[in-house]
Amino acid sequence: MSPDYLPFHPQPSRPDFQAPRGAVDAHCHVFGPAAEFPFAPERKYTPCDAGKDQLFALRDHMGFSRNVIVQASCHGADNSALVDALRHAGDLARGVAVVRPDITDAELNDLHAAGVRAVRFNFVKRLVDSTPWSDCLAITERVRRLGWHVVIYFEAPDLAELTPLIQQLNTTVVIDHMGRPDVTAGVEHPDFRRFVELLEHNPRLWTKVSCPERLTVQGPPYEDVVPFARSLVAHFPDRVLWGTDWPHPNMKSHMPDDGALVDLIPLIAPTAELQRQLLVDNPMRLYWS
Ligand code: 0GY
Repeated sequence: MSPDYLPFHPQPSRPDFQAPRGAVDAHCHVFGPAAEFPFAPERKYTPCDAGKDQLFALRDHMGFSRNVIVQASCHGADNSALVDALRHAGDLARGVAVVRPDITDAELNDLHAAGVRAVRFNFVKRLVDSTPWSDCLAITERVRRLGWHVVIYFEAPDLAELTPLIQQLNTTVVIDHMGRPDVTAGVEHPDFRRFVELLEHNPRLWTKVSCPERLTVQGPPYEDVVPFARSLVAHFPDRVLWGTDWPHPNMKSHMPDDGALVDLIPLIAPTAELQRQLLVDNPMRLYWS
């Protein structure tokens, strides 16, 4: 069970950018510790332990106030580490869980009481065997009574195939990491235009302007990714979220400095008003109201 990917940055810099009061890191994970919360047998990678105390220390170091913790594929549908982190965070964190269709209503209620507010469907083929659409639709119906929404993760070439499902979900759907565009193609490329048009035509769709470290071809300081995030923030100021993606699971090329990721925020959201929407108003509306 030894980690087979890079550990997170041991000493992230303190960002120059001062986040607005109440800022939310709306995409991060907790992993293990494996001795307490074992990883899923079907996982495709084994991350380094990255527990709640380290996550909350990073939050404070960056000058943020809250976290949305997202269940990642290496923990499968066992949300125990997530729930443990949420219970310790109290009102300072909310969660996005992965559930199977046979989950009971009582189990869903327990997740809600812990702070879960969404389910995640992961369609990244290198990470998971995709959930059948019928299961996604059934789960979405099951969680509707709790007021939960859906978070969906896929890679750009799969957008066309998944669009009918996204439209059918008929609830708020947050698309991870800007739909993972090919940043070498530019913001005017038809593929990214299609993504923007999908959001234009469907007001229930949101996206996370996150993960420059995964999308970049040039590497830090991720100048090749900034135009994509800036364009989405400008087009959809009330439907974008930002997150670190700490502890950056499954990264092989390099490990980002989380402080440097925070310092990209004024480049993608150039005004104080856009920064407040991105970091406070939008996540608070979606996860805390
Ligand atoms: C991310 C990205 C990745 C991993 C997962 O569920 C996951 O394992 O989401 C990735 O490998 O692209 O959001 O953490």
